[in-house]
This record gives sequence, C-alpha cells and structure tokens, in this order.
Amino acid sequence: MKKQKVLVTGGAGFIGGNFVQYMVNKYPEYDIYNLDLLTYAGDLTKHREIEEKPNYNFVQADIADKEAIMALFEKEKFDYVVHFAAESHVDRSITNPEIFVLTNVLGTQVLLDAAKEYKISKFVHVSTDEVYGELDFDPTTFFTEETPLQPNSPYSASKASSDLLVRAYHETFHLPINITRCSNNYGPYHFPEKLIPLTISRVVNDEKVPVYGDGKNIRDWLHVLDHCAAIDLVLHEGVNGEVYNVGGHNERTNLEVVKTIISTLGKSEELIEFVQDRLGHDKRYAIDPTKLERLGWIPTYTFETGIAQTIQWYLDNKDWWEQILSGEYQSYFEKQYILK
Ligand code: NAD
Ligand code: TDX
Repeated sequence: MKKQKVLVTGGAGFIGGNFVQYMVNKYPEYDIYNLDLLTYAGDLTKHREIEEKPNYNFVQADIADKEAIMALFEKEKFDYVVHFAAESHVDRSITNPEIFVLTNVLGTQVLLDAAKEYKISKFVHVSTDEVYGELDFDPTTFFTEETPLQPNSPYSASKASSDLLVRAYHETFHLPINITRCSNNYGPYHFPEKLIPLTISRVVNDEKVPVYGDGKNIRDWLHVLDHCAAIDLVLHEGVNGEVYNVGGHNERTNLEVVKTIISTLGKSEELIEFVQDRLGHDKRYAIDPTKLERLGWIPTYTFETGIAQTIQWYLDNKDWWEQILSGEYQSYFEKQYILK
C-alpha cells in the first residue's frame, strides 16, 4: 500500500514543531514533510531527536513562492496538507503588517492552488480564535463557530482573510478542507517573545516582566499537545468543509498567568512592570469547544497541570531557550543540513 504523505507547513515553529514530532512518532507508516522558510521563528534544533528518522523530511521553502510550491507538489504527490506556516506575533503585525499579508494571505492562496491542482485528500488550515475579535468580560459568553469574524489586529485580519480563502476554495472548487480556530497555546518550544515563555525566561534570570496595560486582559490557554491531538482528530475525522473551535476553558487574566509563574519559581512580584498597552489590545478570548468535543476530543491538561509541566520543561531545557535568545539557533540549518 502507498505510504500516506503529509505536508506540514511551518513545522519549525512552535505549534507546527510539536505537531511534526507528534506525527512522526505516532504514525511511522506516514511520511511527514516539514516545509518551512526558517524565518526568525523557525528553529530546527528542536527536531534533533527525529531528524534521522526515516519518516521525517525537511524542505526549506517560502509558501508564497508559487514555482517552488508547485514543483514540490508535482514531485511528492502529497495526500494531506496541515497548514501552520504564518507570521504569528500580534505585536510584530502592528509594526510591520506587510509580511503578514504576504505570508498569511498570499502564502495560503498559493498552497490552496497547489492542493487543488494535485487533488489532495484533506487540507487542514490552522487558524486562531483571534479572527472572531474580542469578547467583553461577561464570563457566560464564548466564541462559537457561528460567531462573526471581526478581527482587530493586522495579524488577525490576515488570518481571517486566509480562512475566507480556504472556505472559498471549498465552495468553488470542492477542495476538501477543515479550518481549526484555537485559543492561546503554551508548552515546550514556545518562542520566548510570547507572554508565557517570555515571563519564564525573564523570571528565571531575575529580569523585569512587561505586563501590558492593567494586566486584566483575558486569554484562554491550551497546552500545545492538546492542540496537536485536536488537529490529528480533525485531519482524520473532521467533516469536510467544517470549522472546529479548539479550547479547554482555561481563562486567565495576564496578571494571573504572570503571578502563577513568579510564585512557582519562588520569585518576587516586584519583577512585574506595567508598561504601555498594546494598540487595539483585545480584551478577552474564550472558546466554546462543544463541536470538537462531539467529534471525540478531550483535552488532557488543565491550566494548573500544563503550566507546571511547561515551567519545569523550561527549567530542564535552558540550553534551548538560551540559544534562541542569543540567535545561535539560526546557524543550525546550515551546519546540519548544508555543510554536512
Ligand atoms: P510560530 O511563529 O512559532 O511558527 C511559524 C512558523 O512558520 C515558523 O517556523 C516560520 O519559520 C514559518 N514561516 C513563516 N513564514 C513562512 C513562509 N513564508 N513560508 C514557510 N514557512 C514560514 O507560530 P505558532 O505559534 O507555532 O503558530 C502556528 C500557527 O498556529 C499559525 O498559523 C498561527 O496563526 C496559529 N495559532 C497559533 C496560536 C498560538 O497561541 N501560538 C493559537 C492559535 C492558532
Ligand atoms: O510582554 C508581553 N506582555 C503582555 O502583557 C507580551 C508579549 C504579551 N502580553 C499580553 C498581550 C496578550 O493579552 O499577554 C497576552 C498574550 O500575548 P501573546 O503571547 O503575544 O499572545 P496573543 O497576542 O494573545 O496571540 C497568541 O495567541 C493567539 C499567538 O501569538 C497568536 O499567534 C495566536 O493566534
């Protein structure tokens, strides 16, 4: 029987990287292709333990490079595409929106064209709860799959645009698709410019932690491995054309998150520094995951178990995040793949 080939875009990033490892280990009978441009957010050092496995492959390419993407699809004849590659940091989208449109919108359209041309069996588009905009602080309100798209940042606007293109390729060309919209992830290999890994690394080093505004904005946190299991389920069991929200009802204010990390590490709350608020800072996100739960998904981590595991992981893997902070990780691809 022909081996199933799975193209994972953005597999050198945080969630895509965890997903690549999850798939390589769980499905030795699949061939997993990690396609990544290796922007500042792309790090291959995390794949040291799987890079020699026979079912793991790496390709450096830009998803917006139509020629390169078409040539790759022609050569490999993929069965599935799981699309993570994106510019993902809201603060960067406020200072430099253009690359968000190029990668998140144009890049997704190039992949959709290739998926259509080469008749793939399923295209899973990994999106975000941020496309729904923001909720107020009423704890009984949640984002459902029917909530209108009202993105507020250039990042979420570019993600919402890509979601609409994915939907349109399903409606117009009958491309088999699913869209997942997940809440904030955390866990191993989270790039230390995002709130949780930034806080852990700063607190470990006794450095100030910048909290935007009054710290009362709420995010709904999900451990990255629960997100990976959700995408695996949607890839195999998702009803064609459907959107699935992913979240585990773990709402916390940013201040609660930062204080939890500080107290777990036994440090002083004097490390907290309130700084100027993010422009257009969304107040609250909260996901209703009922539809995905009906498909059979159950998260395994609570916020308490997940944050404890994550803090321990950062303590045990200081080498990893120190080489990210120093920039050393960016020479790994050349050393390991080009000069070898
Ligand atoms: P990340 O920034 O850690 O990783 C993105 C990866 O995409 C990097 O490896 C980068 O090199 C790669 N990439 C960027 N531009 C590329 C291009 N033009 N061609 C090929 N590769 C390119 O992001 P993440 O946090 O792992 O998020 C992954 C996906 O999940 C994104 O689509 C994001 O919108 C979505 N998402 C993230 C979260 C979260 O909390 N981080 C939550 C919900 C959804
Ligand atoms: O230094 C900080 N101080 C601070 O108060 C940073 C980096 C963030 N914050 C706040 C802003 C947010 O309210 O913490 C919250 C979380 O911020 P980020 O970690 O930047 O994540 P967020 O903006 O919520 O977006 C993340 O979740 C949804 C991902 O980066 C997106 O890719 C995903 O779609």
